[in-house]
Amino acid sequence: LVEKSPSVGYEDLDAATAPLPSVSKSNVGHRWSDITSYATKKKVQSWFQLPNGNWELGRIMSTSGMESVISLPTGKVLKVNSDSLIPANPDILDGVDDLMQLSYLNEPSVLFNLQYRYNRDMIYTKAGPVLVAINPFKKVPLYGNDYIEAYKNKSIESPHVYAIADTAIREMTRDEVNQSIIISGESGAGKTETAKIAMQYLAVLGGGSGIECEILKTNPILEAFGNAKTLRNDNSSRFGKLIEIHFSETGKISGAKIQTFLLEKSRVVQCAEGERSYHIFYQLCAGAPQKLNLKDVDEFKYLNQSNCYSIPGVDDAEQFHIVKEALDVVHVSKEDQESVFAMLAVVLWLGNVSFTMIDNENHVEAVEDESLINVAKLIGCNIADLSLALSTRKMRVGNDNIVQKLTLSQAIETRDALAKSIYACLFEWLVEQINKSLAVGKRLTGRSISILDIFGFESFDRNSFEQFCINYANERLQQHFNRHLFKLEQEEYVQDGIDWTKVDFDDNQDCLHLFEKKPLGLLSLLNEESTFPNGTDYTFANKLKQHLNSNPCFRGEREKAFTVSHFAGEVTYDTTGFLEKNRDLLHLDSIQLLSSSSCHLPQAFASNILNQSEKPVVGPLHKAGGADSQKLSVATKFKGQLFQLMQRLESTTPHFIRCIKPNNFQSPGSYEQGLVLQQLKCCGVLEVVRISRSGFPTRMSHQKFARRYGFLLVENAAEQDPLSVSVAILHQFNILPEMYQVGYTKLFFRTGQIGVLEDTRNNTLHGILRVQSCFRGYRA
Ligand code: AD9
Ligand code: MG
Repeated sequence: LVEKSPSVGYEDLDAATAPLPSVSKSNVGHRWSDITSYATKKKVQSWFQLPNGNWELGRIMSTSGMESVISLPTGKVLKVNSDSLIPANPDILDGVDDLMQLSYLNEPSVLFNLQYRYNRDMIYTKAGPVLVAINPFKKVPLYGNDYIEAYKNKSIESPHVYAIADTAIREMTRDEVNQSIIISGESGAGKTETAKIAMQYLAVLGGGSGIECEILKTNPILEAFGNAKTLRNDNSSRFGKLIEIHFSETGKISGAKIQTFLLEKSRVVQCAEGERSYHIFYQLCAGAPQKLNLKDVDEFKYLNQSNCYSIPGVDDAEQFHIVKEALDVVHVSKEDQESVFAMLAVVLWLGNVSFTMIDNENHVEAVEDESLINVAKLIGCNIADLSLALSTRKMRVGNDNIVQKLTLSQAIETRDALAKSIYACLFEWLVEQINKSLAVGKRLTGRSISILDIFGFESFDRNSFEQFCINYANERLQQHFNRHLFKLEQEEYVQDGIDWTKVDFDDNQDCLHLFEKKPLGLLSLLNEESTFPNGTDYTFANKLKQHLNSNPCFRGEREKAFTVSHFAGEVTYDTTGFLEKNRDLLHLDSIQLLSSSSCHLPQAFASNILNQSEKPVVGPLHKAGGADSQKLSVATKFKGQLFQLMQRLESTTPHFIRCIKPNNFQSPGSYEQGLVLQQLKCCGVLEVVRISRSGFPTRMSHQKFARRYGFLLVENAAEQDPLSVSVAILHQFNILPEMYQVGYTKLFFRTGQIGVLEDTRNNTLHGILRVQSCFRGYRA
């Protein structure tokens, strides 16, 4: 940003002699009445909230009692309550590239600053140590080799993902500490694109061994299998991802490792109107090898229930080609690729398997049609076994083995559970293959940079088990974020030797406790209820109310619902489906079917499922109710993964990127203040701002401060050193001692202080100009 020459309105001239206001320590929610007399004399700009919630910049014309008259840019003049006005920053601070430079860090000022930049395609802004990225929903000319080169040479300094990636590389080398780039934000905010942009930078700087190409090719593969079109994002990731990129001592990429979290399995068998299942299904049908004998997408039940088959601007057949090429690059053999496609076909055909009634007790058997035959053929099992696995359940009652026939809804559930499991296993298997390729023959022991692209906080009209897990993860990440930022901020004070009493931060430990406490926390109670054969969503919700109602972060709601006070706001969860999703049953009959297969993938899947059980399963018939109850619950597995993730992140230097979605229509150029504000709050950006308010967010070196304001001194200070000049300025303007600190190299100010000095500087400059022009007029 080019520093603007001071612009002062005509009415400001009168204010040159006005006394300086004393600015209160806080300024969000700043009581305007503190400085109204000053404000009125100066007719300064201030923010006024319109009935629609948007903020408008107005000028205070007059103030009497609690009422102020303001004029809006449209020419409209309004009478408003003085307390509803919020101070605005001087024009010189318009569009600063770090929100910390704002004198007033209040909500409208932050929103305006981001919007100012967004309108000029400057989508990146720093909020202190955090990078805020606002999704442009269009191509912006900020990427590519020239930019990478410029950030590498430090010839550009504006905030950018490249700059973050560059800092990560430098700090990894300099401090010999692993780094992490933690990207968060709502669905469609741009996390995955941002992660790819960071990877691109690392690949160029650390390239040379060839492994960087493999790393970049993991993106189209994981997106094909793990992304889908949703109402919020045409390419929505339905899983969380951590990629750890390793570097050798010479700074070259030596390998990588990917970990995924919580793939949304339910999408395989069911998705909402207007959404799609995973991209790969449509890609496969469009570009399918004929030998798979696939039909058109609209003939598969799993795909045709949502009435959405294509994505504008996307050619699925072409994408299929790209995915196959990428699979070649990460060394998935052609043979394995065929097996992968066969498993996808199994899932599609399974969805078309239907059942007929065989008695008047609602029991069913599978119809032996093309779908059933195809599934059996592709799995490599015989049709009768498949049919039995889908329509009966083997049980052990006392000493007897009995076979129970399934009802229609049980059979459909069994069929869908098998389809979901096959898909989830396939996804895991693929990640495993990719990891083998990225690690083969390489030492993964050097330093690393991890990039985390994980679902942000979610709060919908109806929130289910998925939101419950996602928001739990976000509580953990938020704690990491808080701890780190408080530490960083306070370390700088200590380094510069200023007088600082450590601030304890308001953490979210209470909410985390609510989730994690044993035995009476949300997760423990959920797991306990999931193991009870008679447990239902109702009994679960009641148990929560019974045990947790005294917890301030918890509130029982009517029916089966409960509310949690998250750091980002309250979320009400509907427990419908919680137990089933947490148990994530796959009956032993289905596992047995897969392990009896003559093909290697289904066999691998079966042993994978069995390996994930808590105790080894001795034999498929040994337990009534199946191995299901022995399986780790989804919540337990996720909690374990999350702990591991946090442990890994704790040992790294984190770099945070918060992605923001400026509108809900995926359209360029539209910036909705309310939507942006809500995300800034949710992802903790305003929190960072709040933290810094309690400290000294504005810093300026002694030199810069003396240069900028030295001319305001009454006494000539030309001969003095910058520190003495700075101190003289502070004294001359009666800046209260509690409003600043003098450090070894910098001056630290509370919010608002620089704004006050800046106003005086502007007014004085303007006065000088006026005198000069009078003088010229006089001479003329
Ligand atoms: V989700 O939680 O996976 O549903 P993300 O990952 O946050 O979501 P994504 O990165 O997929 O969002 O971005 C959504 C769309 O925004 C992309 O498909 C692009 O069309 C668009 N986008 C995001 N970032 C950029 C960018 N830097 N430049 C151009 C972008 N377009
Ligand atoms: Mg994504």
